[in-house]
Amino acid sequence: MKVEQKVSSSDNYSFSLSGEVTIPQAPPGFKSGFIGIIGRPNVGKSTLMNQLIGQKIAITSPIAQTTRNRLRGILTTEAAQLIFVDTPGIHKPHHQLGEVLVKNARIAIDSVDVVLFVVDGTAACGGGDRFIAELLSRSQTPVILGINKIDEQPSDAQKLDDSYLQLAKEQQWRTVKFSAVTGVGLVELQELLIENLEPGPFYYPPDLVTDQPERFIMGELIREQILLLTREEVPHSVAIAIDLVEETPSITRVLATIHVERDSQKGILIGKGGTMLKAIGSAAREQIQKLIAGKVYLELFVKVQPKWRQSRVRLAELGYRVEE
Ligand SMILES: Nc1nc2c(ncn2[C@@H]2O[C@H](COP(=O)(O)OP(=O)(O)OP(=O)(O)O)[C@@H](O)[C@H]2O)c(=O)[nH]1
Ligand SMILES: [Mg+2]
Repeated sequence: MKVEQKVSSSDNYSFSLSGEVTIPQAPPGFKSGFIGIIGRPNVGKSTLMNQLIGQKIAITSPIAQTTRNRLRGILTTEAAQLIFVDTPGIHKPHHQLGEVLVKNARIAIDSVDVVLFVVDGTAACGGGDRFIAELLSRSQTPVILGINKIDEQPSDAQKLDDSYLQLAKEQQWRTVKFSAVTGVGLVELQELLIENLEPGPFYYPPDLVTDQPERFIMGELIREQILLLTREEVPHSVAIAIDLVEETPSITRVLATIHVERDSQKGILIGKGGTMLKAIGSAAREQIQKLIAGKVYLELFVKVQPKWRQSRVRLAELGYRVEE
């Protein structure tokens, strides 16, 4: 199964002679639009998008700055097509990659129909949230403030909520509370989002869940395991290139290279006697098997490529979109 070519068996739409999917005509009153999921790092944006579309396409981790590229997740209901744009957490840039991330988030804010500004309900509103609120207030895009992680709120949650409600009141934003992990409040969130969309067409075939090629998601699933399994200094210095995807009737062979900046990072990634790389490989393989719903053989290589984060050319080579 190719994610980008997933097609429903319904006869609602069909293949053209060239093999392309014809997107069906939207019924009267159908709504659609792009919803930018914006917020500080680690507030649960990617977890939320996965939960809303019902499939894991975005990687998540307890480490801030997990998401690097904008990623679209598509939810099609009877009444609407919601195209979520998951974005990297917004923070003050420290190097070239950081600047690219913030710049891309700004572009995302201006290019969507609605912004869903996600905040962490387990902590009070802070400088980071106000920095983003300020960015949003300068844009014309309507904003909904979403208070996430309510499953983990302490007993005096009202105080925390109030810190965000105050911000929303100042800006006249609607608010909604939910948990991206348990799913509580997501029906209400979905309704509020649809309410804020305009009538519109199907932008994508009804059962497509993402605009990203399977290869990109495979690379991300490998990066997720590196985030989860290696020491702090490594995760932010890696980039994954998928070198080969070869499908046979019984198994899919995937060859990938993990690029790091220093020999020491290569050492950590490979581990004693190759144990770390083995652990990363077998966990990532399981995730990729779920993605493609089939057997996978995964082989990983590690290569040192100094200072890739400082170089725009290298960023582009490794698949980071540097948007102008
Ligand atoms: N308890 C709880 N944890 C959550 C919830 N949503 C997300 N998390 C956790 O918060 C952490 C960060 O989640 P992500 O979805 O990666 O956060 P993000 O906002 O996409 O982070 P960046 O991509 O780094 O900006 C993970 O450990 C999630 O499991 C929630 O509703 N409740
Ligand atoms: Mg994320």
